[in-house]
Amino acid sequence: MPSMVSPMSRRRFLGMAALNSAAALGVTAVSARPASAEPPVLPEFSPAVVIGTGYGAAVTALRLGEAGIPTVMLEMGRLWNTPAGDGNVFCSMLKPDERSMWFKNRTEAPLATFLWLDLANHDIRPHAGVLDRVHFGDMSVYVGRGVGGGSLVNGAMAVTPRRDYFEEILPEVDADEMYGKYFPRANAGLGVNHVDPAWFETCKSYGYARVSRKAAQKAGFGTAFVPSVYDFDYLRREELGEVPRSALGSEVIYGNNHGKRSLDKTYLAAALGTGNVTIQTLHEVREILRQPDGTYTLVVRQTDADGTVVGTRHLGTRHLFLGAGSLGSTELLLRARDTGRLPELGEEIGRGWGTNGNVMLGRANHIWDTTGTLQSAMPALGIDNWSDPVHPVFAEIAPVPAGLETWASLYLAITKNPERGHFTYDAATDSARLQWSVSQGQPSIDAAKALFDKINRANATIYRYDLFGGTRTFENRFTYHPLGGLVLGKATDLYGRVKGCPNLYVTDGSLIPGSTGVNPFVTITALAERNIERVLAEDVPR
Ligand code: FAE
Repeated sequence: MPSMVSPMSRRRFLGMAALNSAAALGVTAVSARPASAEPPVLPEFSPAVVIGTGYGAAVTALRLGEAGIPTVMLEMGRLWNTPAGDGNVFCSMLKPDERSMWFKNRTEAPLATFLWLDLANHDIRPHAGVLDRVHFGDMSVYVGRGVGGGSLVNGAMAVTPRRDYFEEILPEVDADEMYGKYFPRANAGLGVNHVDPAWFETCKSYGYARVSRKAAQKAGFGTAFVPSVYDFDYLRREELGEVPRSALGSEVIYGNNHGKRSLDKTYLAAALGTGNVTIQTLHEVREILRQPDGTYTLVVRQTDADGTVVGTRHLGTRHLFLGAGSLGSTELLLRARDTGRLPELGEEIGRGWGTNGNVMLGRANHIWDTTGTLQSAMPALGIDNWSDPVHPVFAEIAPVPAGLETWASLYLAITKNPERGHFTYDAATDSARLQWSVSQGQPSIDAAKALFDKINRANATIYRYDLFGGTRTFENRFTYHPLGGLVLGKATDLYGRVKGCPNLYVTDGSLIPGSTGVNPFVTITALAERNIERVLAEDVPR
């Protein structure tokens, strides 16, 4: 009788076992090779190296591993699999501790204040926590750190972009192929699921979304359900009290202890399960050099979870894949170009960066429109006004999972902001600097305001003035969705091959030119699936 278990499920099972035993041993490297009783050491040479363990990186490693190519993944963050003293791997948003943020003295939550009080933030001990907020003057960027990258901290919204907009942003990519093959493949690999509409109408978890929907409808706007990689059946059971609470326990930006299909449970587990992939944690790639024979050498800084440098190591490879995210991959190539290590890199390195038009805002509801004390931290509904010819907006209805009634409706609006920033290399700090000004964020505010002014007018409601510091109503000084820096077809060819540097590839969000019109990880995953298929067929001898 044929086995009912798909190769990906079997690999995922093997990989999960490897991740769990690595966590139990407290090691910094994970592989699922049969002989791996001892944690694997970093080799001197590996045929393929993938930097980072986010979406693009995870897809790439799985497909390399399946093709039988020994692959090392290098991740600067921790493996998030070991319960701390409180029995949980991650801390909650209401009681953050050292696990919450990447080497900060105090948490930096997106809602700066509530009723002008700094209630969300707490002093913490600097540690290799799971969420980073990287500051660049007028813009700061949230990113995940650890095995799974952004999948550990994000809102799990798994949205395939509108085809007409995808064709607009990446016109040279074959949309038939993307929508016929790679988006479905990405959705399957990520474990995307959909909320049961009947349950949605009656549950407590999404009372806050129903209140926002009512307000949107009163102004004539439609809403759309948002697919997710959070397990909606788990959420249903959370509400029934059958399982430990995670989305209903105010867990999201500092990690979810349950319910979420983050990459360590999907693509990365399957990659490890091939037996060909090893993950080295707390290994930060600092430099990329090319040898006369065309291979690459990486200078890698190894730290402990308290930030102490415990060694500098060198790793050679023939095929190098950058999956360190828009900030990480762009910085690595800018540094390599501007320090003269890879002088062939061109002018497009660091260009075409955008915020995906992110802007956050809150509305004050009427006293009778309660949003509920129990709120799923995983959004499931958005106001879809992307067809507006002047101000397209897709606004997720976000929770305020404070555990008490707030009468606040919160939104993360994704807008079509044409402004782009760029990165420059700063030799004094050996880091990338983002060139982005406050005025470049204004189109995002204009678009969100056009939509929400109408909603407020129709409902006789007002904006919240107490959430983002001072009396500002729109927050566009941070983004969750950094995109671009190494744009497909500009810094790379149409499959992510870096121009001027054979066997060097980009696989992550830096390929997308600043905007994708919806939450970006499905687009990143699908593009990575497309690109690695071509690269394996044409570039990697087997
Ligand atoms: P990413 O996931 O950022 O992974 C990069 C990895 O590389 C990280 O683990 C880094 O630690 C590591 N790294 C960086 N530099 C180095 C180096 N030099 N050496 C070694 N390792 C390095 O890359 N998107 C959605 O689609 N839906 C959502 O609901 C959503 N919500 C979000 C909520 C929050 C709070 C945040 C922060 C993001 C959210 N996003 C969401 C965005 C999404 O997580 C993001 O677009 C992807 O994670 C980007 O994937 P990449 O593969 O580009």
